[in-house]
Amino acid sequence: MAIIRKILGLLILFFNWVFTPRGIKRDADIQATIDEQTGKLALYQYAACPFCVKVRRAMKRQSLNIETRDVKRCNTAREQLLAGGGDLKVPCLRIEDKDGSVNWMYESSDIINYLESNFVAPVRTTTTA
Ligand SMILES: N[C@@H](CCC(=O)N[C@@H](CS)C(=O)NCC(=O)O)C(=O)O
Repeated sequence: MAIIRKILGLLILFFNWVFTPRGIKRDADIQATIDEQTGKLALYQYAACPFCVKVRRAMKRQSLNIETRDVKRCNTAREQLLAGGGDLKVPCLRIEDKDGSVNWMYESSDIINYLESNFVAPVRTTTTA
């Protein structure tokens, strides 16, 4: 069972590598502002988790530079997740608000929705007179 899981994990990583999405390009000043905001976020995850891959791909598509903390390799990250989020489940996004309060968001789809609604650039529309 462990071997099958290992093989599946390697396949996920391989296909993720082959089909790595392209990140969007922003003006440097806009990207710097977004980097400052995403500096307050951290994704607790591990490499071969398919739900974590889904979130990392969404981050890559939107060129969101978010620190990732591997709960399989790093005991500190694992303890932080358990103490803060309450559940040893990944992915989990740690969100530090401006006032210093911290929220822990589980569920890959919720995390992606949060990222897309907070950091995706508005679509430019042109109007004709
Ligand atoms: N519905 C969740 C599924 C997450 C999930 O099942 N993650 C697995 C790793 S791939 C996990 O952390 N399992 C441990 C547990 O459920 O306690 C999501 O979309 O984020």
